[in-house]
Amino acid sequence: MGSLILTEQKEWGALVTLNRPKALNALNTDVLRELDDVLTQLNAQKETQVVILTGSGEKAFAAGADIAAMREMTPGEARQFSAYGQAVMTRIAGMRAMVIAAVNGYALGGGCELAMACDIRIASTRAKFGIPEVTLGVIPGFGGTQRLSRLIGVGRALEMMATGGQINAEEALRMGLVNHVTEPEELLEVCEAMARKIAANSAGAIALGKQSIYAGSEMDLNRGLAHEAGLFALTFAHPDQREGMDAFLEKRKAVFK
Ligand code: DAK
Repeated sequence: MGSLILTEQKEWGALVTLNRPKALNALNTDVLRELDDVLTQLNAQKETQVVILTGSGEKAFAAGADIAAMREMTPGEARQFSAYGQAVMTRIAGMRAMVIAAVNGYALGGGCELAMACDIRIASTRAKFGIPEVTLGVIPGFGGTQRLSRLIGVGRALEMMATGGQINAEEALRMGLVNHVTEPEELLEVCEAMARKIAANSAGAIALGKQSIYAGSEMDLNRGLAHEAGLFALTFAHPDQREGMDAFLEKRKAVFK
């Protein structure tokens, strides 16, 4: 594993850090490839219930796709870069683990897209969000035009896209772009507290609940309900269902497999 991504194993899963602080953790192909490898490995580990993704340094989560690398791309290369970045980011929704973005600073362009691809976003008061691609003559290419409007609505997404402007953590919270805002020095602590809470629950049930919410958000209500019923039934094929219900009835804490 290279040094562009740092991984620290924790009792609840793994802390994953984008580690290119001199370029404000800008995403180039090497960073995406390492992130892809790390996420794939973590997804294969049953004990990884939560991943916290953050940026190294005090300034940025990630200040976007690497502009220097993109400058020389042909339309064909841009398409490949975009498809690869989208695939890496889409992998997060398909992971069994819950992925929390700990947004410690700038989350611009591809960095904002990466944060949006995570399941939960917690921002420090230093965080700044934006999709400034039109200031560079391009549009977001890692899912930004799709995930932003789903998270904050079409009107607000159009404004952020067309102005290329930045919003702060409080505005992001008001718009529903982030779940919580914390002081910078408390960011990891707050994320880890959430990770521990998640890790105390049934990992299998969480994975199915995650799948149900993501799949259902792309379906009409009746199809979504049918999908949910199928996944609900599946939970009864897993020992966690009996353990969780036994523990409740026996007034003790559940111990999930
Ligand atoms: N790419 C490459 N290097 C970057 C970078 C980036 N996105 N952001 C910052 N850096 C580098 C700077 O060049 C500088 O490097 P040195 O000059 O020290 O070598 C270093 O990081 C520190 O940055 P600054 O000196 O600029 O730091 P400041 O505090 O003054 O400013 C800033 C911080 C975040 C406001 C500023 O760095 C900035 O505006 N950065 C660019 C933000 C941005 O525009 N991000 C969006 C990038 S475009 C697609 C696929 C993907 C995408 C689009 C299409 N397809 C293939 C179709 C996605 C596009 C984007 O993400």
